[in-house]
Amino acid sequence: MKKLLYLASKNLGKIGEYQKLLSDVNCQLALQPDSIDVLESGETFKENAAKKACEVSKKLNNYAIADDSGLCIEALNGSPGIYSSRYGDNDKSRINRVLRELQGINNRNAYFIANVCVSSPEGEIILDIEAKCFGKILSSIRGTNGFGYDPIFEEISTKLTFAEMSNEIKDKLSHRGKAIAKLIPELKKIFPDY
Ligand code: ITT
Repeated sequence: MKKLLYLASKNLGKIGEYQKLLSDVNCQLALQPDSIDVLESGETFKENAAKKACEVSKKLNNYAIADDSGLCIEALNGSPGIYSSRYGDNDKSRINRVLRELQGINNRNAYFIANVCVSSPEGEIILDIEAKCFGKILSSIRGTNGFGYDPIFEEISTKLTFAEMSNEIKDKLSHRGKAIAKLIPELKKIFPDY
């Protein structure tokens, strides 16, 4: 029987991406039960990712994977940063807030960052990786795919927003996709193919 790996996330956009990104790993991906709520009280992406993975692992006595991710905008001194999911009540209001704050500002440089942590059933962090994806913030939305800030983030090499990309291309270029690609060889050691 396959070992379980709990995905410590309640974000449906992320969950969809993880299901594809981890499809090559010989584990049974399970969703964090609704009853578990982890407070993101850390001051860094890493602290929050570790906290989410650890608490879910300890409660369920199983491996867990979590990321804390966000959008860091140069002209806003790195905001929304670790507050990306709390920058408004929903994706639309978060996007509108960013566009408002950048009105009249020429420097549109930004990056997405993901810190991904895997914890053991005992709640010890055994893997931890960070990756970034660079781009620019547009002045209005473009594209309909994805989630979160995808429609206003234009990736640097393709000049497409994440919301204009197919899932396959976003998975190759995104912060989360790059972080998971680096983790796969390590995950394969924990969840071997035989
Ligand atoms: P979980 O903690 O349950 O995983 P969350 O949405 O609270 O869900 P984070 O604390 O990591 O997750 O916040 C990340 C936010 O950054 C997320 O809500 C989006 O607004 C944004 N974000 C992260 N990755 C993104 C991506 O690939 N595309 C668009 N927005 C993204």
